[in-house]
Amino acid sequence: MATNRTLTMIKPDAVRAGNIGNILAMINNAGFRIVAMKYTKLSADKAGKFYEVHKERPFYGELVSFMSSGPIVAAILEKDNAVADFRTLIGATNPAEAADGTIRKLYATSIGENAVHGSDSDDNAKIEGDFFFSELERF
Ligand code: 3AN
Repeated sequence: MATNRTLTMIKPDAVRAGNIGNILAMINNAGFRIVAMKYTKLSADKAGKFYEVHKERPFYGELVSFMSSGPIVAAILEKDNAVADFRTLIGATNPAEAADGTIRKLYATSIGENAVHGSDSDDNAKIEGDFFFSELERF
């Protein structure tokens, strides 16, 4: 069953580059509604937990250190077919392979520092939304 919600993070590289506004505008223009949003910073411990599925991957240490290197914007987004449509909007993990007009094509600099996160499944969208937000923080 397709859910209508996904979880995004605007990552530390995009925040440092001053692209929060540009990325939120693209999200709005693509028809996503913001259900919940916060400006926060992950500790290394929390970043490690968020990316636990990648624990055995060679880039895990680098990923955790990058994701805890500065503030991020986390948000739950709502739209029909949210998970798949948001993955299309952000583009491929590697910005060199991302389609023209996608967020990563425009704002990501490398496969590791790729500007935005988007949940990869309905199950993970729920887990990741619960990681950041209580019910009282959703509108
Ligand atoms: P996506 O974010 O497109 O779902 P995943 O789930 O394969 O991609 O990877 C999660 C995150 O791990 C990526 N957003 C990226 O920051 C980092 N990552 C993935 N592959 C690499 C890699 N080969 N080298 C460094 N970092 C990587």
